[in-house]
Formats: sequence, C-alpha cells, structure tokens
Amino acid sequence: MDLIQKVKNKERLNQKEGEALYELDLYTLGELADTIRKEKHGKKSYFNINRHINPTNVCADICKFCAYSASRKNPNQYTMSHEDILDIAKNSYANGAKEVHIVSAHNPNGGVEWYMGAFRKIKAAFPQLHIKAMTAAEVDFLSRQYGLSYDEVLDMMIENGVDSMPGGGAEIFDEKVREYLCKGKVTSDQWLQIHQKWHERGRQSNATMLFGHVETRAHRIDHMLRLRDLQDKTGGLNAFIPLIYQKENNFLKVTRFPTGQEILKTYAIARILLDNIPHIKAYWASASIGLALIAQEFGCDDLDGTIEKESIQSAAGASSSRGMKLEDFIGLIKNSGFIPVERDSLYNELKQYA
Ligand code: V47
Repeated sequence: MDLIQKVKNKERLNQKEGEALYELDLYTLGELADTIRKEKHGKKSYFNINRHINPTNVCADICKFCAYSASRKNPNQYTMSHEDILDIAKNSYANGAKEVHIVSAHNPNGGVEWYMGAFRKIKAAFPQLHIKAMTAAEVDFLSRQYGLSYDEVLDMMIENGVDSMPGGGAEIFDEKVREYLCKGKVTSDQWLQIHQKWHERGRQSNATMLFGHVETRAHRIDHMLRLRDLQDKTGGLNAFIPLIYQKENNFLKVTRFPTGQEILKTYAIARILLDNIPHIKAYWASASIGLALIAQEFGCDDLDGTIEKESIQSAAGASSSRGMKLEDFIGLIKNSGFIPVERDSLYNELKQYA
C-alpha cells in the first residue's frame, strides 16, 4: 500500500517504511505530522517553568560529542556542594520554577551520597518542586562505580525524592555508532532496561536521540523503533526529544551537518512513527528558538521550558546559556499561532495563555 495512505490509516510503519518517509517532500511530511499533532493536542504547545542544574562537569566517561565535561578542551572543573545546589533550587523556586532538571557528569569522587543527598535536601526544603534527575547513563555509572544493581540505584532515587527521569544518555542506539561515540558508557540495551525498570516502579521518563553527527537516517529510525517497542511494554515515556548535535569544543569531527529541512523531517517522522509516545519535544536549546517554533508545525507540541540556565548544549556552541524569559517565551508561541500551555513535569495542564 502507498506509504502516505498507510500513515493516514494509522498503520504502524517498519524500519524500511520509516526510512522511506525521508524521501517524501518536507511539506507532505509536515502535513502528515501536523494532522497527528492536531488530533492529539490541537494547537496547544506545552512548556514548563524549569531550571536546569548541572552540579558537576567531572566525568569518568568520555563521549566524543560532549563539550560540557571537563577535559583538555574544557579545563575548568567544578563540583557543586549540596549548599550550592540547594541555593540554586531555592532561588529558582522563589522565581516560580516548578521543576529542577538535574543532570551531572559521572563524577567518581563524590560517592552515591553526593548525588542522593542533593535530591533529598531539595525535596525536604521544597516538597512541591518536581525533581527530574539522573539520566540512565548516570544510573549505570553509579551502578558500575559502587557495585549496586540498577534496582538498588532506582530505589534509592525514589527514596531520596527523584520524581521523574530525564531522557539523556540515549544518544544513538545503534551499537557500532554508539561504540564510536561513547564507548564504555551505558549500552543501548542497558539504557532501555533502566527506563523499563523505572516505569515498572510506576514512574515516568523521557527519551532523547542525539542526531546530526555521524549517524545515518536508518540509525535514527532504528532508535525511534526501539523506543516504540519499549513504550509498547511500559507506557512510561512522556516525551521524545530529538537533540541536534552542537559542534564546538568537543572531540567529534563532523563535516556535514543536517539542514533545517532534515531536522524538520526528523521531527515529523518522529511524530508519525512514535504513535504511542504522547509528546514530541522541540528542545529549543539545541534547535534554536526559531526552528523550535517552526517545528510546532512539523509534529512538535512541546518546547521544554524557560530553562533559566543551560550548560550542556551551550558548552558545545548553542546560544541557550541564559534560558528564556517567561513573557518572551509565551509571546513567541502565541505569535507563531499556537496556544501556550504551561504544564507540570508530567504534562498536567496548569495554565493556558489564550
Ligand atoms: O544526553 C551532549 C546531549 C544530553 C551534546 O528529558 C549534546 O526533558 C547536542 O538529555 N550537542 C543531555 N547535544 C540533555 C538532555 C535533555 C535536554 C532537555 C530535556 C530533556 C528531558 C533531556 O545532551 C545528553 C547528550 O545527548 N549532548 N553533548 C552536543 N555537543
């Protein structure tokens, strides 16, 4: 059957059909994705008021694409104390943040308590503040470093106040590409297993995909389909977040970058293929706010949030280090023809800015 008709009939596509979607022209693809987006979310575009905290850049793992971790390209090591982290959370909470998104490098010096104590202290001081923390890569790192099972680390996260898990560390699931990019870090199967175990505890998480470096279109489709399989089993993924590779200050040599068209196609294909994941996030810190606004017409219904401060994408060249003012964020979404909807971290609607 014709591929377009299959999408319209809501039939599931396989690897080859996913790859074939890229051959469609951008507008056809955009229209197909936009129809699905409208059925699921109408003209609503979700965001939250959040603060990203990256408490350390000292890392035991080496990922070629990473400009954030301390290395010979980034000699400025830092590790925050619990007091530093708590001060940031306090400030952000006072400024209206509803979520802290905490992602660290894999610091072998602090012990498990450095990670867990920070969550516990934030939760005790600000019980209303949602803690989204610990990528599956961090869970795997703590497990390897301290001889703990994944179950033990995940249970500790819950005991210490972590509410949901972010989608980082997924990179690209294809084993060969992964070995080239970040050998030694959490494997694809382990990443999926950790999220499955988290979901089995009744918790929710997100999933990312880092693209626009050395991977092929086929690798992106494979990545999305592995997530679709996980979601069939657990239903615990809230959002899929394609992250666009930023090229500065790292050790990955890339000469060809995806065009705006290729990025928009990837968002649209994600919306079409991932029929069981409710939200597709155009993370403006990696896409740029301009492209993220356009992505709303290509299947994306979420723009992440105001962020306040961002260190990972901006270390690699993105202009996202200072976050975005709430009024500006709302104004931009409105002016682009969509309805800004402030959400909590689990996508409950808090306020519509009609
Ligand atoms: O896992 C690292 C990526 C991720 C680069 O769950 C890079 O809501 C681009 O996971 N160029 C961390 N990306 C950020 C992340 C995230 C962001 C926003 C929302 C959510 C969520 C999760 O950043 C890492 C890695 O894939 N990253 N270096 C780079 N040079």
